[in-house]
Amino acid sequence: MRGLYWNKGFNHSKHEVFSQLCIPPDVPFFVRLDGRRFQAVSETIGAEKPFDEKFAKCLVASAKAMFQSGFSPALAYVASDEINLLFVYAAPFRRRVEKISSILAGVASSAFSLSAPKLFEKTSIAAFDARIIVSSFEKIAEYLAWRQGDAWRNHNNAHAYWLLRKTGHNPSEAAKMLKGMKIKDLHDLLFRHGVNLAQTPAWQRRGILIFREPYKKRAQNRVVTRRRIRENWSLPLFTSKEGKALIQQVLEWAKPFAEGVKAV
Ligand SMILES: Nc1nc2c(ncn2[C@@H]2O[C@H](COP(=O)(O)OP(=O)(O)OP(=O)(O)O)[C@@H](O)[C@H]2O)c(=O)[nH]1
Ligand SMILES: [Mg+2]
Repeated sequence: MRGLYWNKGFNHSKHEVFSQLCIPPDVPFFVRLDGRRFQAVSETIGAEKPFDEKFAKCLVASAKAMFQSGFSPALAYVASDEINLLFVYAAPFRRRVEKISSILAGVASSAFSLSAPKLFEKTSIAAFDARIIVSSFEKIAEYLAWRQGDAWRNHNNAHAYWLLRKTGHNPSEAAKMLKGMKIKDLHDLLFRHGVNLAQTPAWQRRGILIFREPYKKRAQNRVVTRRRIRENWSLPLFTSKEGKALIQQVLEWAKPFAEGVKAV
């Protein structure tokens, strides 16, 4: 029996088969963190349906915790219960996949769990999963547009689902009705009940962007550049000219610090 569990010649560290798995050097990559069973989490803490600004603030606090925990994402894009972190110029843990996904998921989970009780009466243990998406300079805007498109579809479905629930349909009826509904019918249904899907708050439709912006500061007898964390809750479409320019600008700001430039 003992021999099965304790073999002196057995090198356990050689069996850490994934520990050296790395993202290739120099390629930009995204880490997408998604809240585990956040439908249940949102109910436990009493978040408003379908969207709650306080809930979004907890997600934003979790995204900001990445910048504040010594990681340097070029940007973070938050929508619903997901946080997309882009790494371009600096990547943590020598790009080791296990380290990156486990620690970043851990930071997001603890930051959300600590933020929720500040804004809601009830607490819940939150957990995020993490996946890595290897990207390229050309694909960054495309990836963000894809996530934003997903946020828009989820936004429409969530508004329609909760309208059907409020008008007396049970969960399975509401889900079934939604499945068979054309996008135009969905818009019309909500419009008849006073919800214009094109005029809900922008953060619900388009998500929230978090990034570092440079600013000038006088230090003793010279002017230095510092960077501070900013939140944009009124995003344009990432496919629009304005959206592409915003991404370009944020990527420019994320370039490695020149002398005298410091993150705050
Ligand atoms: N009430 C409320 N719920 C929200 C809000 N934002 C996100 N959610 C919930 O988060 C869920 C996110 O979708 P999913 O990630 O597919 O669902 P999940 O329950 O987290 O399931 P898994 O990710 O598969 O574990 C939504 O379905 C909502 O239930 C919000 O502002 N208010
Ligand atoms: Mg989820």
